[in-house]
Amino acid sequence: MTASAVLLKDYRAPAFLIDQVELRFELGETGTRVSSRLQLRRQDSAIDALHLHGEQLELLGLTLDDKPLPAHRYQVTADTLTLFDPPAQFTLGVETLIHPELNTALEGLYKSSGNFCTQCEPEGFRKITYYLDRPDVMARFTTTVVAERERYPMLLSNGNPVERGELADGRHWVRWEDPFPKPSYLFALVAGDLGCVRDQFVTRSGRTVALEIYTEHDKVDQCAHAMASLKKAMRWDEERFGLEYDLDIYMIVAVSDFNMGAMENKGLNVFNTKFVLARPDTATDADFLGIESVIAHEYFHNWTGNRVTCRDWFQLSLKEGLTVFRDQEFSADMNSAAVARIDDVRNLRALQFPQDAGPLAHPVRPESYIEINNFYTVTVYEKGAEVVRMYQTLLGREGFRKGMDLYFQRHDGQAVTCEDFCAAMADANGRDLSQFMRWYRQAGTPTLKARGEYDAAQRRYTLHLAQSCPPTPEAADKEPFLIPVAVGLLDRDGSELPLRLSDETAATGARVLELTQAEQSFVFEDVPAAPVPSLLRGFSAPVKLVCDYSDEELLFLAAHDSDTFNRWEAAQQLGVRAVLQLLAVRAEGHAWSLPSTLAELFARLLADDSTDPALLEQMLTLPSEAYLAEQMAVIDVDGLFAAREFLRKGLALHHRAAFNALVERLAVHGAYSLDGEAIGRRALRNRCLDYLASLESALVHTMLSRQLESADNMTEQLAAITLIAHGEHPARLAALESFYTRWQREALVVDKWFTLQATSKRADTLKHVCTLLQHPAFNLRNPNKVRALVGAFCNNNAVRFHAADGSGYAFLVERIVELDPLNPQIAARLLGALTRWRQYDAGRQALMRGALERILDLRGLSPDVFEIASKALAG
Ligand code: B3K
Ligand code: ZN
Repeated sequence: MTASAVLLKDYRAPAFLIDQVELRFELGETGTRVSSRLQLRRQDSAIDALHLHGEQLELLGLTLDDKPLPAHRYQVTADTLTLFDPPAQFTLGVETLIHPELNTALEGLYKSSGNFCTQCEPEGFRKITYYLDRPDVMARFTTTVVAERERYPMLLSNGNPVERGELADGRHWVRWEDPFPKPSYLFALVAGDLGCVRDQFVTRSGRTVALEIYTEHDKVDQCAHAMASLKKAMRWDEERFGLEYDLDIYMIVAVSDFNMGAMENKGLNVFNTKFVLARPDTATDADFLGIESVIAHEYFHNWTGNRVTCRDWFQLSLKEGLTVFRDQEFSADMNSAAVARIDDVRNLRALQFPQDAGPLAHPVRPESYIEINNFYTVTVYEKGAEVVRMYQTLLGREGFRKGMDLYFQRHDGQAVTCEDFCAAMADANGRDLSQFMRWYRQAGTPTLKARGEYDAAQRRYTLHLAQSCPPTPEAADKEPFLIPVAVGLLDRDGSELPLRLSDETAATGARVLELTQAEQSFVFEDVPAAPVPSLLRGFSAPVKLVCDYSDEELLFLAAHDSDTFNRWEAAQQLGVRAVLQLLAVRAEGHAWSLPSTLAELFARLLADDSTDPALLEQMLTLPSEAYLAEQMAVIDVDGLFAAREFLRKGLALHHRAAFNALVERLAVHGAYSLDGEAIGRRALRNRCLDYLASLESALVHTMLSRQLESADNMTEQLAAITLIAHGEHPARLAALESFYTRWQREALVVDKWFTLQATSKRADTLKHVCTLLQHPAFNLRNPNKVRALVGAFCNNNAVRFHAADGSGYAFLVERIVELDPLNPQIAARLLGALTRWRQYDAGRQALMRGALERILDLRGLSPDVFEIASKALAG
């Protein structure tokens, strides 16, 4: 495999622009004809050839200003069409034949459950027709879709429908016009026999927008929550950012074969069914929240991504980091803000911190890639969102809004860079943010060390802060970041002390310190007694905070901090300490016992009836194995699992009565409701059951069976079946079977059924997963199924995937061998599970390296998989 890298520094403005595109699709069962007419205009007179992108296309015809083009005027290769000496302005006519019916990569035009749909971002449009398939070429599109009326009654594309008609041969057509210039990656087409749910939204300026959600006919009763979420998102964006929708119609189509979550095509979003369909009996509370956030995310892209887009794919975080931040703020406003923030950080720490510390670490704005699809990463998205959040933390909500307003004022209709965004924020607020740009250029998670010093005689508290950042593949030495550190000081009874730095005259409450140097000290005056500092409140920067709190101080913060994030964080840190302490004790040959501080923390939490149940649930959840693994120089896979299980069981035994009482008290009676209170109660109750289930008592087994039978909602049903399947419940096999029988017609529930089996820690799980590969409901061509079974096993079952005999790794290699020829994007994603091989012991390292080498030896490897495997081995 030879693959070449694309570099940010090689960016050149396009030599030609396209003003207008007219597309005509004749959709067929054995091939689709695509005709396009492009109005082109030369930008750079020094360039004497036009290079269009195109892959897997059969060229049927080519005209220039309506005259057939002689063979010597152009050249076709596997990925380009070159026109020699084109005029300064001309119309190019291109006819191609493509095969959506054979497209298993799910990029470009393809079929899902018999319907046609598209996925063009980032470079799928070139698999539809020859084009300047780059985001800085923005054109007005008119699209005519022609297809058999019977099979494809719905014909959809971007913009507004302007004309429709019938053909004599049983086909019909619809013409769509999108008045907004857009890059080709936002193009979309859908044709099929679909049910539709309709509603409308009146914008704040009084325009009525038609809202339509399309799905398979028997699923239209599962679209209500998505529709309600869309309307909330539209209102929120008007209120928070003054942004209004701009077309007369907004359509969402749910398809079951989709490489990722959803896609923000202009006026015609295409969604994975997972992020549209929900009914209380089929979807969990987490699913409902996930739908609300993804629906909002794609809607928000209409401004951050579509109206203002990216100059090139290196700027991906310009739209993704910003839009994730926007959807996070939306979810925080719609639900428990404290829990939303904790979830964001949990996710960042479990997925992004490891990436930032491994061989695939890259800056929020990467400088090189082989396959851009590999760069839709947690770093670009989630760390990118943290970077955007830091602007808001530094500038305040109002200052951030001013920056956003200026950004749209300057760049509406343009394709821009991360510098442009930073400049808008800086200029709108009269600030110099040049140092802040380092967050885009330097990879790696900085460490922030904090040390406090109290001088009783001077009534003075000094906070010493120091930052450092580990080397990453792109750079060994890092320049200091501008780190916003939100702090408060608590006195001994838990109240906030007024804060006055030595150069200030008046005191304020909690505030944001700006750390700009490698080391800096902040001196607070008039501090009456030694305080407990609450640092990095709300997780004000994506860093690892190191501070030598005593166990008592952490217990104190967990109980008293007014910053809910830091209450949770204090509890997490006690959990981390407990696990690491057990591992240390065992290394010294001693037996384990339940750490008293953790027992004390749980006693307090279980007796706390004033805290929001959703927050309590978070505080009662032990740190994930992924986060714990990050704290170890060499990951002790089995030790971590054993220690965590020991704590789970130890806490359950120690606090059995309290857990039981809570389960009783929290039972939700009456009809299912999705309000925050009910969600919190279900979550906390299920968490208590999770502890109790570790005891494997007959009593708990009965409780679980009862919950599985009687629950009217998937949140409780799934919690019960998972605990039954993962433990020693006598009816576990029967329960699994009847769960499948009951839900076999709901593909998304069947996905849950695969996942709960793949994540079982039982010794025979891999064998069982291999059997499930043959199950009639499993399908390697369907990404949701692959993620549910193979992805869940490799990423969410560390003890079994990292089995010391290498069986988990061999299993993954076999799946990559099968998948790469079908769908390289999904294959490359799965490979992520092997990239952090350096973190493991010598035996596992050798096995993981061997697996990566076996993959690199394969013939005809995709650039997607090649890039991940080769970088993983090199790093
Ligand atoms: N922009 C799309 C992601 C496209 C991924 C292509 N591999 C969805 C989103 O982030 O909203
Ligand atoms: Zn996005």
